[in-house]
Amino acid sequence: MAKLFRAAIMGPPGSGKGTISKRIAQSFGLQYLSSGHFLREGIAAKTEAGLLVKTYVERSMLVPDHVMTRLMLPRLEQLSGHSWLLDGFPRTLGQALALNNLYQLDLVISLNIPYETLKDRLSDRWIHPASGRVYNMGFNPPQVQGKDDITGEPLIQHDDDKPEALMARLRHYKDVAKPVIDLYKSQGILHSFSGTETDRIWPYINSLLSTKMHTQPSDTCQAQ
Ligand code: G5P
Repeated sequence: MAKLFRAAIMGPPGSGKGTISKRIAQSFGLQYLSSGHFLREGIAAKTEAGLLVKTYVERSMLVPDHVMTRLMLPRLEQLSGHSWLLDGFPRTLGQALALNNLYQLDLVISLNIPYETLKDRLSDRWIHPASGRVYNMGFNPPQVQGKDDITGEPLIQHDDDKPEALMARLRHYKDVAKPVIDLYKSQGILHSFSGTETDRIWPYINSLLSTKMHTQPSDTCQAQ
């Protein structure tokens, strides 16, 4: 049986994790699990877990580690036998160590995007709250201004994407991510990418994954 490939993508809010993850999942056939999307799904469906995490997510505060690992690790168990990509998990050293106890990652992508770029992107970001679909008025606008492409429902903007809240979020991200980045660096699996445009970073990530997955072939399941 082909060896499974397990990867994670890290980066501050607005760095393009979601955008790049979707491209990786489509191009390389990895199962793709976004912690943010998973949490928002639970919130929209008003599940027990959704109610538990609602206040944190709505304020862009980190969900406590014990809750996050209790939610994410069983999801990964369901993906046993598949290659996968995690977007937004692990985010803290506690989460990384809990994951490490169960799975050895093959590769971690870290996105370094300048603050000014993040600020511009997020202040231009609109969301369909029920599904979590994300639009950017410059980069990927909806077909009809202010409306979700699938449902036609109105799009909203998060208070946390406004510049004053954003600075605090980014500072917090840096502090929390540093030990995680150090851990993956020490394991020799961290690959960092810097730039202001996803389309310019993507070819490098694409080429890295082509090399890594060529030497370590994965299964060919469909992206979610
Ligand atoms: P999420 O969902 O993980 P964030 O805040 O880390 O949320 P976010 O904001 O979704 O991440 P992203 O995925 O890094 O950003 O970026 P994206 O959505 O692809 O791109 C951002 C915007 O820029 C989009 O509008 C996109 O179209 C646009 N864009 C991308 N590339 C370009 C470009 O080149 N040019 C331009 N102009 N635009 C571009 O987590 C949400 C919450 O869930 C909880 C927390 O509360 C978190 O706040 N949570 C966790 N809590 C604890 N532990 C965890 N592991 C948690 N995971 C989630």
